Amino acid sequence: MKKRRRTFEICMTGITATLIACNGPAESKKPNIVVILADDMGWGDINANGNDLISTPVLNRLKSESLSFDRFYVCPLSAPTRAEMLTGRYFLRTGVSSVTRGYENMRTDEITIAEVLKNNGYTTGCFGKWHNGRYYPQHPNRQGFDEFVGFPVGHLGYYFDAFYLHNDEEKQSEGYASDYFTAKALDFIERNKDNSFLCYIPYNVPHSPFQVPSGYFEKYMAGLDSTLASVYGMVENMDENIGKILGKLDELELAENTIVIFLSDNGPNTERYNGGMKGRKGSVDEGGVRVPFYIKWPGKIRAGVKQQLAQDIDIMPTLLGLCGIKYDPLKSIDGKDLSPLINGKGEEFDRLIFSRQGNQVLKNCNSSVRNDRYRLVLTLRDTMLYDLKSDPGQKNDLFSKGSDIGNSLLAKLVNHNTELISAYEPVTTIEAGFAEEKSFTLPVQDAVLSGKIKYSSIHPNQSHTENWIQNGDSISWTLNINTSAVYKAELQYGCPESETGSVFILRSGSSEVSFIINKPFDSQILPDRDYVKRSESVERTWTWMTAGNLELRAGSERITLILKEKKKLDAGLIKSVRLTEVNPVPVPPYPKSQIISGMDIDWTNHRRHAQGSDNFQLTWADDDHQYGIWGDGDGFAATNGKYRVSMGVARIEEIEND
Ligand SMILES: [Ca+2]
Repeated sequence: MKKRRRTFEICMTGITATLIACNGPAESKKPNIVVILADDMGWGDINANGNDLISTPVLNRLKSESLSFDRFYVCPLSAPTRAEMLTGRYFLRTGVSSVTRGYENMRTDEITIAEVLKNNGYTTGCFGKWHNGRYYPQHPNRQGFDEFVGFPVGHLGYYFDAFYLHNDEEKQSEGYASDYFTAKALDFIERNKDNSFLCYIPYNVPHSPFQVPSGYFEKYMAGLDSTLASVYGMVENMDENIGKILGKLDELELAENTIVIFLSDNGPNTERYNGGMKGRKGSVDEGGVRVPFYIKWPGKIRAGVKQQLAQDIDIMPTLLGLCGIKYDPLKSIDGKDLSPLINGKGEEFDRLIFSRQGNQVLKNCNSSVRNDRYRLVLTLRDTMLYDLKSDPGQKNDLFSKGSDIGNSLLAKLVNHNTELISAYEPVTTIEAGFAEEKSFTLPVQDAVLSGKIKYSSIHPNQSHTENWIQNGDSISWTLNINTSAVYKAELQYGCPESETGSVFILRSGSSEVSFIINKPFDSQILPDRDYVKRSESVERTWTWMTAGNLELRAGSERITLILKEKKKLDAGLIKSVRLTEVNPVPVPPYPKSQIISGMDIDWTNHRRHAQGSDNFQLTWADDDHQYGIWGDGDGFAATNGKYRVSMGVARIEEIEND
């Protein structure tokens, strides 16, 4: 029997690294990439697009210095657009079908542009709104971003001094959201000025709730209503912040080697000027999906306007094309590489741009398709066809008049929808309890509520629960736990002194803990800074208490929080449960490794040693496995060639017998 040992390969870049086709080392310094994404800003919210009400000097200048794709399309809603932009694939293929309750989650094995760039030597950062999954595998750090400062869900409840994730840790910020994200992006650019970097800045404006520093609002209150004044104030503040980003690139003399892209994620969130187009956010009509798109690369991309139809799925292949990065996708890319066209070497071409509503039951979703001239819109009740050349406002439906083009577009749209829907697999289950994960938080918006317990708003994203008034009522989360472990459970809550003393049970499949809310915390609604009455939940102050230890077992788990015995009228307000692994075992940074501690090794009998890496001192093999000691030297002790492993041993690779 012949034994062959596989290549001894240490892969340090995380779970997905092994899935990415490697394309060799980066050549001389590749261009930096800055992608700036607005949230709910329409095509018409830029002064240079014919809006005399708003002041956007930076975007005006960026437009004049950029190549604009005048007919650029995204999805009608946020999470779908982000997934399409990051992967180059239609959103249903990525696991995303909507915007809340896990339907915004993008599969962790989707390969994002950040992962490809990282694999080609780039440093990658994301500063702002993620909205493609909040749990461990879907977090930006596991989707190719070295750094993340921002929030994972669809909107913030409060835009000042907000709590954000800094990678996996929650920290409180200072100041206004857009200013904070900008400061973090500037810092990232400064620190990485000598590397090639991807800096993705998905601002969360002018998304509601409508909060903006007062000066920006007041400027627009002369003559405009408070909604419009808020929206335009938020956009003007963002415009200034974009100016800081562009200024930093100039200051560091990076502008010449940096590709800057600006776009928005869907149409405008209110009725306002949008160039006369029909539809707004959420609509598959022109106004819901057409957004500004500017791409700037001084000396490399000639400024001007292209009429070529283009789409969010083109961004990844186009950027890789512009950077000269060869990429052999493991999953089909739907977008087109527009870099030849941008470089003046390609011809414009007609194509079909498909749009889906993305917030309904799949079969109920409105959808549309357009080519160079026509848009066909399909709803549950109607099919409509518009000639956008003669009727850009979509006022005259031509479908009922019968035409070959209408039937042909309808057939293509139905085929497209059928293909995507039949292959769609959601990734809504909460994935948690990974060995590398220190703790995870289960917000109540991802739970199922029973009895009289209610959410604080119809919008789940940042809601809390209230009305804990009936014994036996509960909330529960269904999870898939990756690794069995014991967790310290903590409750995020508010409860006035007069109501303390209620008894709760927190239960998993194999254990439960009983606890009492004894410590009062008078949860306060944060000061009202809304310029428009909000539909989202109010934001409050919260505190934490330890509930006790809970065992979670690998596989399907259910965690249930039950009100066992209320003390008086109402047991409190509950926001989330946090689970932190108790005394986690140190885990080697290799995907296939295991802990096998407490082992004696007679060094004199082993063939290999001293691999020369700082955190990899010793390796050896037996008949079945190849091993290594992981650690910085503290984890083992040696005398005369005998080693006692006390800290941890990583199994690296199995040996193949063939
Ligand atoms: Ca949006």
